[in-house]
Amino acid sequence: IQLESQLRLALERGEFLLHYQPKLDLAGGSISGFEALLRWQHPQRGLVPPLEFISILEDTGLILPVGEWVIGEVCRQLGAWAAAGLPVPPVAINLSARQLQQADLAELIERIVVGAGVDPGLLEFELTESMLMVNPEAAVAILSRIKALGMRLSVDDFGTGYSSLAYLKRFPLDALKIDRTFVRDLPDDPDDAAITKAVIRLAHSLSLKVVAEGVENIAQLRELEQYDCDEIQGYYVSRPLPAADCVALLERAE
Ligand code: G
Ligand code: G
Ligand code: MN
Ligand code: NA
Repeated sequence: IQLESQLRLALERGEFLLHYQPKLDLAGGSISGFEALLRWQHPQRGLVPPLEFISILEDTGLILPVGEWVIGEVCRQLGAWAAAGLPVPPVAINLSARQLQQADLAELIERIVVGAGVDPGLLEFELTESMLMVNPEAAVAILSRIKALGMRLSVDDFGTGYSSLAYLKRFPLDALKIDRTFVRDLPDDPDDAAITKAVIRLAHSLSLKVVAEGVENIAQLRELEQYDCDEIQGYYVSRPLPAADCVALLERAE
């Protein structure tokens, strides 16, 4: 059968799950939170990565119900960790352009979060530059409401889209996530070093936190530390983990 109908069934059958990738706070040396990443546990194909199905979810509009499921599942997981007596970490959720085109997105998020009894301050939403630029006025309105609920907002894959930091200042953002293509060749590539350093300095002058993505080794970590980067994420810290494997990290944070 077609992938679209398989994905529709996957949602009904509960075949989606989330993995969680930690972020490391460089100054404190502790895990500062996680990013939720969608996976599809296919009965025959095993664990399917999102690159193989996210664009189909977006093209078919299925990203709306699946995206709603993601928010609800993160809330459920936070509740489960709290019930287990674990320190409950902040979790970031990726949003798609289609979701930001729903005028009532903030109200939808509020319903789910309030219904689950989760502290809104534990939730962050990741947006891309291109998503923000589709209809900036509408995006500012929606994001301001999400922000007013007490949730955080960050720009994902920063530097790969088309925007300026000055323009981004119009949005009520908390953090920029520098795309991993700028991190990959640190510390050797002088252009990437200059770009990364400049982005961090400018972001800080606009009171934005900076997360470097795709950190795979200690040399990259040390370099980013010298640039005064706030947080890092990447295989050097950890791959995305099933929720059960996050427990050890949470216990260590206690
Ligand atoms: O987990 P992985 O690195 O393979 O993710 C690939 C891409 O899929 C990333 O760009 C990520 O932002 C996106 N993605 C992962 N989970 C979700 C999700 O829950 N919703 C949306 N919209 N995108 C996601
Ligand atoms: O676009 P977004 O930043 O949401 O994408 C997250 C994706 O990046 C996830 O699919 C995750 O598997 C991948 N990822 C996370 N850390 C690393 C890393 O250190 N190196 C590489 N190559 N990919 C990573
Ligand atoms: Mn992301
Ligand atoms: Na990214």
